[in-house]
Amino acid sequence: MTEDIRWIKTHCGKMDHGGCGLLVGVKDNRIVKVKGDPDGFLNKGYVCPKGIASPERLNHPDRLRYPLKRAGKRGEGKWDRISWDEALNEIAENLNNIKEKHGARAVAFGLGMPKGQEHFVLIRLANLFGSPNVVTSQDVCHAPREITGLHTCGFYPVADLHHPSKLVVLWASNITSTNEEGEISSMLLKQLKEGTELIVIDPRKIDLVKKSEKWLQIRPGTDHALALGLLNVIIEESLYDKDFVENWTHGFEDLREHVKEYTPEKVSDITWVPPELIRETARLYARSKPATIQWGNPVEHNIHTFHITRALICLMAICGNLDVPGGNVQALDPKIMGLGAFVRADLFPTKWKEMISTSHGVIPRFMTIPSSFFRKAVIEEIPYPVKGFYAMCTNPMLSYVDSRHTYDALMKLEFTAVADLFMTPTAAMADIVLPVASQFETDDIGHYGLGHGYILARPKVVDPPEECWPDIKILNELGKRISPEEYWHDDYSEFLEDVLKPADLTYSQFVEKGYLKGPERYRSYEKKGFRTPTGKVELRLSTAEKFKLPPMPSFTGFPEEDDPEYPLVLTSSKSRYYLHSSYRWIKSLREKRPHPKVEMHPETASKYGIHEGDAVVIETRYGKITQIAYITDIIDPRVISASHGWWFPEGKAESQYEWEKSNFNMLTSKDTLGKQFGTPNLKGLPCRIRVNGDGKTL
Ligand SMILES: Nc1nc2c(c(=O)[nH]1)N[C@H]1C(S)=C(S)[C@@H](COP(=O)(O)OP(=O)(O)OC[C@H]3O[C@@H](n4cnc5c(=O)[nH]c(N)nc54)[C@H](O)[C@@H]3O)O[C@H]1N2
Ligand SMILES: Nc1nc2c(c(=O)[nH]1)N[C@H]1C(S)=C(S)[C@@H](COP(=O)(O)OP(=O)(O)OC[C@H]3O[C@@H](n4cnc5c(=O)[nH]c(N)nc54)[C@H](O)[C@@H]3O)O[C@H]1N2
Ligand code: SF4
Ligand SMILES: [Mo]
Repeated sequence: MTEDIRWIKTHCGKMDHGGCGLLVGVKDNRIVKVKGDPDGFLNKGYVCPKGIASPERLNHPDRLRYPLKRAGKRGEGKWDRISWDEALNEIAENLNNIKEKHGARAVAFGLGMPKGQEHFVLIRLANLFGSPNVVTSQDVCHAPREITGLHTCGFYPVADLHHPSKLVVLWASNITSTNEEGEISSMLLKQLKEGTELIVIDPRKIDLVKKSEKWLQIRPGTDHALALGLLNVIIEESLYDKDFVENWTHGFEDLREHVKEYTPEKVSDITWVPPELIRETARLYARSKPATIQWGNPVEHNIHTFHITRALICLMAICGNLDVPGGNVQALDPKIMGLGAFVRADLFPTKWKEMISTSHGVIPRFMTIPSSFFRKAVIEEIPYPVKGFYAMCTNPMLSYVDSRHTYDALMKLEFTAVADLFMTPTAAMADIVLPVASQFETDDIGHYGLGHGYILARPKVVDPPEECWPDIKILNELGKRISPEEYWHDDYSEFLEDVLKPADLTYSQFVEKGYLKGPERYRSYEKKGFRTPTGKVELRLSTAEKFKLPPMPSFTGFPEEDDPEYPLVLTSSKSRYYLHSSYRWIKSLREKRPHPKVEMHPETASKYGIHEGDAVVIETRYGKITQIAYITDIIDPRVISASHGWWFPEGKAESQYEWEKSNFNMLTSKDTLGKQFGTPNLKGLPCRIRVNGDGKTL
C-alpha cells in the first residue's frame, strides 16, 4: 500500500500566512497524508492541526466546481451554472461599463489576508485597469506595524527568531496558535529550550505563559499606555543604550520629557498591570541584549494603533534592539523582482491622489483602502461613487468591521464577482461566483511581499477538480479583457518565472532549492543612516507637521470610554483551528471546535448566572450575537474574549448562512476610526452578557 504513495515536498499555504515545509503523500491524484518536513526551513518538522487538515479543503462535496451566475434576487441563493468564457465576459462587460460611466476608480478590487502570489497579480490588475482602489484588511493587519515602521525608522522591524535572543517579548502575539506571518512557533520553542527568556503581554493566560518569566495581564486596548510606562522606567532609571541613543535617535530629550508623566502608578491604573511588574519588565527588557518584541495583531485593533506601534518602536530603539541579530530587524529580500515592478506601480503615478483613502487624510505610503472607507464610497458616494467589486481570497461579510454595513454595501453595489473555494456569506451576495484551484493544486510562491526576507516554493501536487482555476489564471484571462493585453502572459505561470528572473532561476529550479532568503546584514545604519529624513530613528517625528501626524507617541485614551451599561471589556483572539472565517466546513477541524466560544472567568459566569456550555448573548452599543460559554480562569473577571469569524456553512444560502448570529463584527462599529490607517476598534469594547433564553440554543 504505502509503496504507491508518492511524497512531494512543498510549503503550506492559505491556512494562515504559510511557512511550514510539508511532505505531501499523493496517490491517484489525491492527497492521502501530510507531514511536517524535517528539512523545512522554518518549521523543521513542525506542523499544526490546520496544516494536517488542509487537504480536506480539496475534496469537500460542497466545494465550488463551476462558475455560477446569480439566478434569483441578490442573496437569494439561486444560481445557474455557466462556462468560464461566459463568466469572464460577463465580469469584463460589467466592469468596463462601470469604468465608462463612472471612471475606473468606481471599481474596487478586494483582497483578504495575503495568501499567495495571486494577491500581487490582483493589485497589478487594478493598476492596469486604472483603479486606485484595492480594498484589503491592512487597516487591521500589518499596515500600522509596517508603515509606522517606515516613518519612524525607515523599515518594518520584524522579530528575528532566526538568531538567538536573550529575551523574547510576546506582545499581543499568541504564536503557538497563529504562527503569525511565518514566525513559526517551533523557532521560538527551540530558543526557549536553549535558555532564551520570555515575557508575555496578553489579557489571556496563553499557553506560553507557563514558560515565561513574567506575564502582564493587560487590560485590552491599553498597549500604548503600557509601552509608555516601560519607556518611563527605562529612561528614568537610565537603562537605555546610551551610544545608540546619542548617535542614532532624533528627539530623545523630547521623549524623556514626554514620558515623565507615564509613571508606573499612573500606567497601572490604566492597564491593570501592577506598578512593580511594569518596573521589573522594563528592567528585564532593557538589560537583556539582544531582546526582540514579537508584536502581534491586536496592537492594530484599536483606533490608537499609531501611538501603540510608535511607542513600541521607540522601545526597541532606545534599548539598542533595532537591526541587530536576535532583535527587531529589517529583513532584506533575496534578489527577486521587487513589488513595485511586479504590480506595475510605474504605470499609475497618480494613484495616491486618486485613492479613496487620500480624501480621508491617511498616513502617506499606506496604499490600500480600509474597508470602512470603501463602504462609505459605495453607500454614501464619499468621496466619489464606487459601483463594482471584484473580491478574491476574502470574506468581507465576516472580516470587515460592522457586518451590517458590509451587507448594505454588497446590496447596493451594481456588480460584484467573488472567487472562492466555497460558497461563503460574501459569495452568496455576488452576481458571479468563480471556483478556484487553491494550495496544492497550482504552483505558487509563498511569503512574497511580506517583509520577512524570504520566499518559499509551493509547487502543485495534485490537479484541481472539474472547472476550478487558479486565481492567477483567472486574473490573467480577465486582465486581457479589461486592460491592455500586452501586460498579460499567454501562460499565467509566467508570473512566477518573472519573480525569479533576477535570481537567475526558473520556477522548477526554485522548487529544487525550496526557498530563497535574502542576505543577513545588520546595523546597515552605521554606513547609510536610517532611511528617515533625519537619518536617525525618529523618536520625535520630523515629518509630523508636514504629514499632520502626532509627533510623540501618547496615551490618547481607551478604545471607547467606560460605560456602566456595558460593564465588561470585550476582546478576542484567533482560533488555532481556523483561519478567520475560513474552513468551518472542514469536518476534522469543526470536530475540534464545533461552536463559537466566549471565554469568561468563573466569577463573571456566576455573577451573571451562566454555566459552562450555555448560549450567551454578548451585547455592545452596536449589536448583539450569541456564543457558547467557556468558563476559564485564563482571563480577568472584568474581561471576556469572544470568537471571531463565525458563520455556519450548514445554514441556508438565502440567509447567507446565518452570518449575523455569532459574528464578532456585529459588535463593532465603522464610525469611530483611527486617523492614520482608518483602523476601527476590534478590541477593548465595553460589553455586557446574559444567558440566551433557556441557554440551550445559539
Ligand atoms: N473582529 C475582527 N475582525 C477581523 C479580525 C479580528 O481579529 N477580529 N482580523 C482581521 C485580520 S488580521 C484579517 S487578515 C482579516 C482577514 O480577512 P479575510 O482574509 O477576508 O478572511 P478569511 O476568513 O480568511 O477569508 C478568506 C476567504 O478566502 C477563501 N480562500 C482560501 N483560499 C483561497 C484561494 O486560493 N483563492 C481564493 N480566491 N479564495 C481563497 C476562503 O475560503 C475564505 O472564504 O480579518 C480582519 N477582521
Ligand atoms: N490559527 C490561526 N492562525 C492565524 C490566523 C487565524 O485566523 N487563525 N490569522 C493570521 C493572521 S491574518 C494574523 S494577522 C495573525 C494574528 O496572530 P496574532 O498576532 O497572534 O493575533 P490574535 O490571535 O488576534 O491575538 C494574539 C493575542 O493577543 C491577545 N490580545 C487580545 N487583545 C489584546 C490587547 O488589547 N492587548 C494585548 N497586548 N493582547 C491582546 C489575545 O488574547 C491573543 O492571545 O495570525 C495569522 N495566523
Ligand atoms: S503553522 Fe501555518 S504554515 Fe505551518 S502547518 Fe500550520 S497552517 Fe501551515
Ligand atoms: Mo491578519
